[in-house]
Amino acid sequence: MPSPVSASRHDESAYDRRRLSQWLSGEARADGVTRRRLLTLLGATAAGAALPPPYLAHATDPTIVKPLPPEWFIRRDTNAETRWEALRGTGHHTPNELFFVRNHTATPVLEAADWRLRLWGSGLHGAPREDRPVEFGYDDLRALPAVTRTAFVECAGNGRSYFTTQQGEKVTGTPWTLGAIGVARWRGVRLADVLRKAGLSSYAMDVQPRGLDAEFFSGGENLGRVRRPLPLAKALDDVLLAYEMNGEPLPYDHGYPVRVLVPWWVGIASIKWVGDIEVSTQPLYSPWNTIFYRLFGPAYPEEGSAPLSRQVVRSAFELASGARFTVEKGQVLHGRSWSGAGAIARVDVSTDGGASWRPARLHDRPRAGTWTRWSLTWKPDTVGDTHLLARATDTAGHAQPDTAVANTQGFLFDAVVRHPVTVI
Ligand SMILES: Nc1nc2c(c(=O)[nH]1)N[C@H]1C(S)=C(S)[C@@H](COP(=O)(O)O)O[C@H]1N2
Ligand SMILES: [Mo]
Repeated sequence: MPSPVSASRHDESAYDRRRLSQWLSGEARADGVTRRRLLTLLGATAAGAALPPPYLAHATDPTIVKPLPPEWFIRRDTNAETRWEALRGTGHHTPNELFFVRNHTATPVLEAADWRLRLWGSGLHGAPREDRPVEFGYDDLRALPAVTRTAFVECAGNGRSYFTTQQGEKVTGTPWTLGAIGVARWRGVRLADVLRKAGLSSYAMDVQPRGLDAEFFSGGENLGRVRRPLPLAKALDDVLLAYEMNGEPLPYDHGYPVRVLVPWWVGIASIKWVGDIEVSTQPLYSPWNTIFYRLFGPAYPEEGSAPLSRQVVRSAFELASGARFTVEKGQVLHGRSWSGAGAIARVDVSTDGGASWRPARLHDRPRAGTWTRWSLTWKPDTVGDTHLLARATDTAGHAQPDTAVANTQGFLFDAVVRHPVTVI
């Protein structure tokens, strides 16, 4: 039993975190207290140029800055999953306040004015060393030609919990349902433009962005700051250094001041709070393309699959798990489907646990790299529990299977999800 003293201390510290996040979102006043002092209270370091990059010293609360009302989010450790029922009625783009957060440690609260992007490595002319990098400030990036694109960011482990609940398989990692995805309009500069400005050599091969968030510990081992190499071909193709999300500066939790945005690919490629980029003439490795984000298991070679890149096809209903419907009453079911390999070509829905299927009506002109909203009318004729199922097919011909191929870390669950509902 906690003593009354420690219980009240705990309440105050919980309240203090909430107060600080309200201050950050403009809902609280802090007259007479400097911004820097408040940021220090939040756990951010007031780093000067000579200090290491600013990041949170402890992977403790607040791990996420923005408010996480329980009707919008399911908290999962340092992460927050968007509830699909909260997306009902939102438009094509996920509002920033509703966007899921996947943090290995905690959101660092950085200042754009202090921020530098440091490029270094053997793949740049003159092979600048890490301590003598080519630097860009926030305003330097803002001065380059801007591009805007709509794209999803989705965790490779989205849907992971269904490996267990639908297939009886044990997997490691955050047990997401389907809410580890969001779609935003990202605005920023082409990574290709920045690499060329930094003096890209024709021998460059791999490009590795690294975050300014705290070092990540796993099983007692320090794996360093979050980083993952991209092949140069992808880096030059369609990757952005994004500074805006849905027309606003990036929110703290989504990478302020600048994040990498890698269209189509697993979310881990889109490094938030990017601080430096190594450009190498040799292939690079990090824990995030070796021990994580490959497929391991009976269907895969001992050393695992190739590093994960494109996302798979998935679908979700804009409904709570266990949603209730009135028998003999006509209603409209809404949902969204998306793919990492093309646009959505069709969506078929079953309201009787998979016995019969009807095509859904598509509401968006299907576009690649984002989701397509759809709907289907339903007049349930029997009282009781049932499952709703949605199966999407993309323009590359991939249809969601009935079963996803098992892998120990539960990545890329692409099977049709059985969504439980009750008719009363
Ligand atoms: N620096 C940094 N970048 C990161 C992460 C992180 O913890 N640190 N998480 C990655 C993972 S696993 C995912 S799924 C996405 C999530 O992006 P979001 O939090 O903006 O939704 O960010 C990626 N980029
Ligand atoms: Mo992720």
